[in-house]
Amino acid sequence: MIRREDYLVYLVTDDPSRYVGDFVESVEEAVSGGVTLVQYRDTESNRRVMYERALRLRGMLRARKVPFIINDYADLALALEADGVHVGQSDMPAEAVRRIVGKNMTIGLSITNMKEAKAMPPHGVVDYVGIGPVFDATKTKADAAPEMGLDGFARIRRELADWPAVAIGGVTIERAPSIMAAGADGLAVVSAFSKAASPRDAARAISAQFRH
Ligand code: TZP
Ligand code: MG
Repeated sequence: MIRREDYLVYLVTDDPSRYVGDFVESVEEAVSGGVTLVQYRDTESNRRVMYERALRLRGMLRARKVPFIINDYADLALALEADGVHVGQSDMPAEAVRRIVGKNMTIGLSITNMKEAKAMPPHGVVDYVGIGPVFDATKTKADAAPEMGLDGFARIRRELADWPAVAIGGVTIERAPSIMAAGADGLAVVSAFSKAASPRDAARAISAQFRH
Protein backbone atom coordinates (compact mmCIF):
# COMPACT_ATOMS: atom_id res chain seq x y z
CA MET A 1 0.00 0.00 0.00
CA ILE A 2 1.39 3.37 -1.02
CA ARG A 3 0.12 6.25 1.13
CA ARG A 4 -0.29 9.87 0.07
CA GLU A 5 2.69 10.97 2.17
CA ASP A 6 4.94 8.46 0.38
CA TYR A 7 4.83 10.64 -2.74
CA LEU A 8 6.56 13.59 -1.06
CA VAL A 9 10.17 13.02 -2.16
CA TYR A 10 9.83 10.76 -5.18
CA LEU A 11 13.14 9.70 -6.74
CA VAL A 12 13.02 8.61 -10.39
CA THR A 13 16.25 6.93 -11.41
CA ASP A 14 18.25 8.38 -14.27
CA ASP A 15 19.64 6.12 -16.98
CA PRO A 16 22.41 4.08 -15.28
CA SER A 17 25.19 5.42 -17.55
CA ARG A 18 24.49 8.92 -16.23
CA TYR A 19 25.63 8.04 -12.70
CA VAL A 20 29.24 8.64 -11.78
CA GLY A 21 29.39 6.04 -9.00
CA ASP A 22 27.42 2.84 -8.39
CA PHE A 23 23.77 3.17 -9.37
CA VAL A 24 22.20 1.36 -6.40
CA GLU A 25 24.57 3.00 -3.91
CA SER A 26 23.66 6.43 -5.23
CA VAL A 27 19.94 5.70 -4.83
CA GLU A 28 20.58 4.28 -1.36
CA GLU A 29 22.37 7.45 -0.35
CA ALA A 30 19.45 9.56 -1.49
CA VAL A 31 17.08 7.29 0.44
CA SER A 32 19.16 7.76 3.57
CA GLY A 33 18.71 11.52 3.07
CA GLY A 34 14.91 11.31 3.07
CA VAL A 35 13.62 10.01 -0.29
CA THR A 36 10.16 8.54 0.36
CA LEU A 37 9.59 6.51 -2.82
CA VAL A 38 11.74 5.20 -5.69
CA GLN A 39 10.78 4.60 -9.32
CA TYR A 40 13.19 2.52 -11.37
CA ARG A 41 13.29 4.11 -14.82
CA ASP A 42 15.89 2.86 -17.30
CA THR A 43 15.60 3.53 -21.02
CA GLU A 44 18.98 2.11 -22.05
CA SER A 45 19.39 -1.37 -20.54
CA ASN A 46 18.12 -4.68 -21.80
CA ARG A 47 15.45 -6.43 -19.80
CA ARG A 48 17.79 -8.99 -18.21
CA VAL A 49 20.01 -6.23 -16.90
CA MET A 50 16.92 -4.29 -15.79
CA TYR A 51 15.60 -7.29 -13.92
CA GLU A 52 18.87 -7.83 -12.09
CA ARG A 53 19.31 -4.17 -11.23
CA ALA A 54 15.71 -3.92 -10.06
CA LEU A 55 16.24 -6.92 -7.77
CA ARG A 56 19.14 -5.16 -6.09
CA LEU A 57 17.10 -1.99 -5.72
CA ARG A 58 14.16 -3.91 -4.32
CA GLY A 59 16.30 -5.61 -1.68
CA MET A 60 17.75 -2.29 -0.55
CA LEU A 61 14.34 -0.56 -0.51
CA ARG A 62 12.53 -3.35 1.34
CA ALA A 63 15.10 -3.19 4.12
CA ARG A 64 14.40 0.54 4.38
CA LYS A 65 10.61 0.18 3.96
CA VAL A 66 10.51 2.52 0.99
CA PRO A 67 7.92 1.81 -1.75
CA PHE A 68 9.25 0.74 -5.16
CA ILE A 69 7.69 1.46 -8.55
CA ILE A 70 8.78 0.20 -11.98
CA ASN A 71 8.57 2.48 -14.99
CA ASP A 72 6.80 1.18 -18.13
CA TYR A 73 6.84 -2.59 -17.59
CA ALA A 74 3.93 -4.30 -15.83
CA ASP A 75 5.52 -7.74 -16.23
CA LEU A 76 8.72 -6.63 -14.52
CA ALA A 77 6.69 -5.07 -11.71
CA LEU A 78 4.79 -8.33 -11.21
CA ALA A 79 7.87 -10.53 -11.39
CA LEU A 80 9.59 -8.35 -8.80
CA GLU A 81 6.53 -7.95 -6.57
CA ALA A 82 7.04 -4.21 -6.81
CA ASP A 83 4.55 -1.86 -5.15
CA GLY A 84 3.59 -0.22 -8.40
CA VAL A 85 4.07 0.45 -12.08
CA HIS A 86 4.21 3.85 -13.77
CA VAL A 87 3.13 4.29 -17.39
CA GLY A 88 3.11 7.14 -19.88
CA GLN A 89 0.85 8.17 -22.72
CA SER A 90 2.69 5.97 -25.25
CA ASP A 91 2.59 2.87 -23.08
CA MET A 92 -0.23 0.35 -22.87
CA PRO A 93 -3.45 2.07 -21.69
CA ALA A 94 -3.84 2.17 -17.90
CA GLU A 95 -7.03 0.04 -18.09
CA ALA A 96 -5.03 -2.73 -19.78
CA VAL A 97 -2.23 -2.39 -17.25
CA ARG A 98 -4.81 -2.69 -14.47
CA ARG A 99 -6.04 -5.98 -15.97
CA ILE A 100 -2.47 -7.28 -15.97
CA VAL A 101 -1.38 -6.26 -12.47
CA GLY A 102 -4.65 -6.82 -10.58
CA LYS A 103 -6.31 -4.51 -8.08
CA ASN A 104 -3.65 -4.30 -5.40
CA MET A 105 -0.75 -2.84 -7.34
CA THR A 106 -0.43 0.94 -7.55
CA ILE A 107 -0.61 2.40 -11.07
CA GLY A 108 0.79 5.84 -11.88
CA LEU A 109 0.09 7.70 -15.13
CA SER A 110 2.05 10.57 -16.70
CA ILE A 111 0.01 13.60 -17.76
CA THR A 112 1.70 16.14 -20.03
CA ASN A 113 -1.20 18.45 -20.97
CA MET A 114 -4.83 19.34 -20.24
CA LYS A 115 -6.19 17.12 -23.02
CA GLU A 116 -4.65 14.07 -21.38
CA ALA A 117 -5.97 15.22 -18.01
CA LYS A 118 -9.51 15.39 -19.39
CA ALA A 119 -9.11 11.88 -20.81
CA MET A 120 -8.28 10.28 -17.44
CA PRO A 121 -9.51 6.71 -17.12
CA PRO A 122 -12.36 6.16 -14.63
CA HIS A 123 -11.70 5.99 -10.90
CA GLY A 124 -10.10 2.78 -9.68
CA VAL A 125 -7.75 2.44 -12.66
CA VAL A 126 -5.03 5.00 -11.91
CA ASP A 127 -3.91 5.59 -8.31
CA TYR A 128 -1.76 8.71 -8.78
CA VAL A 129 -0.58 11.01 -11.56
CA GLY A 130 2.82 12.43 -12.51
CA ILE A 131 2.20 15.87 -14.04
CA GLY A 132 4.89 17.52 -16.15
CA PRO A 133 7.30 18.50 -17.44
CA VAL A 134 6.74 21.53 -15.25
CA PHE A 135 10.10 22.94 -16.39
CA ASP A 136 12.45 21.96 -19.20
CA ALA A 137 13.35 18.28 -18.92
CA THR A 138 15.01 17.66 -22.28
CA LYS A 139 18.45 17.20 -20.71
CA THR A 140 17.13 14.12 -18.92
CA LYS A 141 14.43 12.96 -21.34
CA ALA A 142 15.17 13.57 -25.02
CA ASP A 143 11.51 13.29 -26.06
CA ALA A 144 10.09 15.26 -23.14
CA ALA A 145 6.86 17.17 -23.84
CA PRO A 146 6.97 20.99 -23.76
CA GLU A 147 7.21 22.51 -20.28
CA MET A 148 3.87 23.57 -18.80
CA GLY A 149 5.17 26.00 -16.20
CA LEU A 150 3.83 26.44 -12.68
CA ASP A 151 0.48 27.85 -13.84
CA GLY A 152 -0.02 25.00 -16.28
CA PHE A 153 0.82 22.54 -13.55
CA ALA A 154 -1.64 24.17 -11.14
CA ARG A 155 -4.46 24.07 -13.73
CA ILE A 156 -3.93 20.40 -14.56
CA ARG A 157 -3.54 19.56 -10.89
CA ARG A 158 -6.95 21.15 -10.17
CA GLU A 159 -8.53 19.22 -13.04
CA LEU A 160 -7.22 16.01 -11.42
CA ALA A 161 -8.14 16.99 -7.86
CA ASP A 162 -9.19 13.42 -7.01
CA TRP A 163 -5.72 11.94 -7.51
CA PRO A 164 -2.47 12.36 -5.61
CA ALA A 165 -0.17 14.28 -7.96
CA VAL A 166 3.58 14.50 -8.21
CA ALA A 167 5.30 17.21 -10.23
CA ILE A 168 8.07 16.18 -12.62
CA GLY A 169 10.51 17.97 -14.91
CA GLY A 170 13.17 20.40 -13.76
CA VAL A 171 12.42 19.90 -10.08
CA THR A 172 15.25 21.40 -8.02
CA ILE A 173 15.75 22.27 -4.36
CA GLU A 174 15.24 25.96 -5.16
CA ARG A 175 11.99 25.35 -7.03
CA ALA A 176 10.54 22.90 -4.50
CA PRO A 177 8.52 25.43 -2.42
CA SER A 178 6.81 27.05 -5.42
CA ILE A 179 5.93 23.69 -6.97
CA MET A 180 4.41 22.44 -3.71
CA ALA A 181 2.49 25.71 -3.44
CA ALA A 182 1.03 25.00 -6.90
CA GLY A 183 -0.70 21.95 -5.42
CA ALA A 184 1.73 19.03 -5.70
CA ASP A 185 1.60 16.17 -3.20
CA GLY A 186 5.17 15.33 -4.04
CA LEU A 187 8.18 16.12 -6.18
CA ALA A 188 9.52 13.65 -8.73
CA VAL A 189 13.22 14.29 -9.12
CA VAL A 190 15.68 12.77 -11.58
CA SER A 191 18.88 14.71 -12.28
CA ALA A 192 18.83 16.80 -9.10
CA PHE A 193 19.66 13.47 -7.42
CA SER A 194 21.66 11.62 -10.09
CA LYS A 195 23.92 14.61 -10.73
CA ALA A 196 24.27 15.69 -7.10
CA ALA A 197 27.76 15.59 -5.57
CA SER A 198 25.99 14.17 -2.51
CA PRO A 199 22.59 12.55 -3.21
CA ARG A 200 22.10 12.38 0.58
CA ASP A 201 22.53 16.13 1.02
CA ALA A 202 20.26 16.81 -1.98
CA ALA A 203 17.53 14.60 -0.50
CA ARG A 204 17.97 16.19 2.91
CA ALA A 205 17.66 19.66 1.42
CA ILE A 206 14.44 18.77 -0.41
CA SER A 207 12.82 16.92 2.49
CA ALA A 208 13.83 19.70 4.92
CA GLN A 209 11.39 21.99 3.09
CA PHE A 210 8.49 19.86 4.28
CA ARG A 211 9.38 19.55 7.95
CA HIS A 212 7.85 22.05 10.27
N1 TZP B 1 9.07 12.52 -17.38
C1 TZP B 1 8.67 13.76 -17.57
S1 TZP B 1 9.93 14.86 -17.37
C2 TZP B 1 11.03 13.61 -16.98
C3 TZP B 1 10.38 12.41 -17.04
C4 TZP B 1 10.98 11.11 -16.79
C5 TZP B 1 12.45 13.84 -16.66
C6 TZP B 1 12.65 14.81 -15.53
O1 TZP B 1 14.01 14.88 -15.22
P1 TZP B 1 14.67 16.03 -14.36
O2 TZP B 1 16.15 15.76 -14.50
O3 TZP B 1 14.22 15.85 -12.91
O4 TZP B 1 14.25 17.34 -14.95
MG1 MG C 1 7.01 5.36 -20.07
